[in-house]
Amino acid sequence: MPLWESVILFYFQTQPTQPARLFSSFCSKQNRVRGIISHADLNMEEALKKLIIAMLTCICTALTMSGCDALSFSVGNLLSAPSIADEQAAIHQALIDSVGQSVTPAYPRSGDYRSAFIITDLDADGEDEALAFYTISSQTSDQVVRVSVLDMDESGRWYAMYELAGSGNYIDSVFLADYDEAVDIIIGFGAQAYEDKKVCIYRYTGGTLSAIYKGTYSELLRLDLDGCGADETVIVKKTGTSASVNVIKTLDGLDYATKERTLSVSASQIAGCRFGRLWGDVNALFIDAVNENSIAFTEVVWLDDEGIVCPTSDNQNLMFSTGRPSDYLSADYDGDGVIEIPVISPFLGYSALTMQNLEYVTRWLSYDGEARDFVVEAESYFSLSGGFVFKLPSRWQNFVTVKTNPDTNEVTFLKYDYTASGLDSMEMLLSIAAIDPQNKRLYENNGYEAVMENDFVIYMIKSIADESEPLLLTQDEITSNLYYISP
Ligand SMILES: [Ca+2]
Ligand SMILES: [Ca+2]
Ligand SMILES: [Ca+2]
Repeated sequence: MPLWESVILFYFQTQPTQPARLFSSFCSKQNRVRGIISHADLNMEEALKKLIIAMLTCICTALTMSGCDALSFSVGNLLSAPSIADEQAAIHQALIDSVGQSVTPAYPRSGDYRSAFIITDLDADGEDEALAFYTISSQTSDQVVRVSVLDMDESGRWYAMYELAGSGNYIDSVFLADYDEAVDIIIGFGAQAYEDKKVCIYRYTGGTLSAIYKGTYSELLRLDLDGCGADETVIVKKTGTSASVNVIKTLDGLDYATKERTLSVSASQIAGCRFGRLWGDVNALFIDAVNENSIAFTEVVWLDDEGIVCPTSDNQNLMFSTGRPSDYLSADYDGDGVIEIPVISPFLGYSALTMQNLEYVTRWLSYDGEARDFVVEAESYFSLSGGFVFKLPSRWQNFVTVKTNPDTNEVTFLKYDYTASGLDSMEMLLSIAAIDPQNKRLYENNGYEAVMENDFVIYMIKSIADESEPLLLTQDEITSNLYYISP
């Protein structure tokens, strides 16, 4: 990967996961929130990355100062802006001074912030503090991760103000909820030895970090589950095989409302959570739970004035209609913002009774709020290994089957013929291959054409149907029905 690309990637990996939100935060709060990386050792490459991060941050700062609407900054701005590398080194040193020995920064694994040090106004008094996560370098890897708040004295020196032991070995995720008058510091802790993670919501007041909420979770999220315009804290948790959802809602950081609902699904594992549009203007969380027989079911939840709404727990038949193998997770396969649930059945010519390597039609279910039922939005071939969905045009439905070639990662669509002796003697219509970019030329020489690609895979197609074949697809039909789906 080119150095510049890796630097940009590094920059976003080390920043809150939503650069747009970060940028608007820059604009609205005069650069109150910044994520900083710390390393004990600086080698040349990292020093260079940090220099560029510092420059990018300075550019953001310059944009902020110029009102976000003009690209007017000078080298003078860049040179006079405080150096992030210096600031992180100062925070790191202040931690070492406070602890009395070397410390190792602990990086949150998910959530809005991926930095070991977060500089922001934690107590809403207009002055920045630093929130730091670390372990003691000399201790074993299963030690408790520590959380510190650092403050800055009049001379601009960082010093450790308050320190506590976290509820796990590592930081799973960090979210900050700013209510102008107060800030909720939401930290998820994980431990290698336990499946359940722990969430603590802290307040920093009077120089003390105190927990105002503690709980366990499988998934910790900040989502606008009721469409009010502000995010709630959403906790999906599992006790035995019983799954439940907790929602903690506040608009001002003073009055909190907590809602809880136990779901119908029997969950050995929460395989995934997707948030997106359900129906109309209702957004919902799609919780994919896998039961003891490795069957995945989806529970759909959102919040209204009455509490947590869950049609799939109100009507278990609805939930059971989402049953499928556990590697088929809910997704927005076509990128329109509406989440769909994939369910499967064997393609024509495949029988679960007589065959081992089945090929499936994947039907994408979306929710109809008026009918209060799932409807089949599309039929498709979904390649889990190839990372793509090919939606079957309506004139193909019930007339087409597939055969696959795992060696070439290729699927060939066939005109189904019930009189044929086998798949190999049916008329071929179209092949789609998901290939390594370095093999592109080889496929091109064999009559394939690239129709979609990313850094890791190229999707090549070859139309094989005769010109007179009614099931022949146009190039437009092929490309408009092909979707890349990230794993
Ligand atoms: Ca402050
Ligand atoms: Ca909300
Ligand atoms: Ca969709």
